[in-house]
Amino acid sequence: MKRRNFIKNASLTGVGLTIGSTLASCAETNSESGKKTAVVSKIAFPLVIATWNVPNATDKAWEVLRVGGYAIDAVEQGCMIEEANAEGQSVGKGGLPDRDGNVTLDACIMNKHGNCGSVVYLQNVTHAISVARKVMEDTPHVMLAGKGAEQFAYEQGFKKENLLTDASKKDWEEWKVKSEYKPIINIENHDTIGMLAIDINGDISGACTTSGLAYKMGGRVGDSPIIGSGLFVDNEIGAAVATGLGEEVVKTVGSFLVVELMRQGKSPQEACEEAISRIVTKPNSDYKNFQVGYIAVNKQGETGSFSIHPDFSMTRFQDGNNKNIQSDYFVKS
Ligand code: SD4
Repeated sequence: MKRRNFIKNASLTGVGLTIGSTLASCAETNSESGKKTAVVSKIAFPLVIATWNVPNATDKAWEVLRVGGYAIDAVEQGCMIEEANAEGQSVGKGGLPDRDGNVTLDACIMNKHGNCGSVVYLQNVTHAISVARKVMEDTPHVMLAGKGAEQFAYEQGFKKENLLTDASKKDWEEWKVKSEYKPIINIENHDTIGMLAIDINGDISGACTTSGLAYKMGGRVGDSPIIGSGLFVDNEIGAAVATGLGEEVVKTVGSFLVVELMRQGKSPQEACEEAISRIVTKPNSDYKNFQVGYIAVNKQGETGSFSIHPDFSMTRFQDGNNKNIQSDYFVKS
């Protein structure tokens, strides 16, 4: 088997930064002669992928990437679209509340240097992802929670807002009649968002933001703000992000696992499938009753996605095309 040494990603000279393609320079070692030969292959950078069907979010990220913007700005701005969308009921404004009627947000972001920032149980601030970025860039910490995170956000100029919309309040009031807590497979369809981008320099960043599971216990935190579980980026290897029942993702440190599997040579698709397999093959796994989905990208720009149940999808903007792609899944019948 040939050993491939990735030397550097060089952007195509004179490309005008509006075309979604980059040339990557590689060196391949011929196993017989031992000689290195320069290989130039076309890789479709920049690109962005996101969990679920979120064309507006990937469109925004693409707008940043296509003019040569950084992946970290692309993922932040892309996620902000869904956070501001009051109709999406599992992220940002309009998110469904916990069982006490409080909308509490979890988010994290990770850059090409492996730096990260996270907020958990954040209330009254729409753009949790931007607060997470501020935590990464402007504090000596990685994670801020609850009141401390909220206070920090106000100090950084974020405004206080009521995140509980009339529609979500009504849903919560109806839920209270029976008060049955049962995460529903794919209920989060098309709003909770995890996003991974590779910019024209070949650098990777990722972000993840959610209001978590509807009607969760007060104080509950899911996988989405936990680095390694909801999101992991290693600029040498690739990145992964998770969606679905966060408790199950945390138990297998899912996103870190996907990236480590890619490090061992698996493709993004194979790595996502193996990470799902770790969940469903656990003794006594209740996987028939919950959903988990992963999306991943490697340094070469290959992507993959896989979930336990059908109807999970990934949106990918690459080469000027914004496409929703249905994921393959484990439970076939
Ligand atoms: C959580 N993983 O809080 C999140 C919810 C989610 O799509 O991703 N929904 O457990």
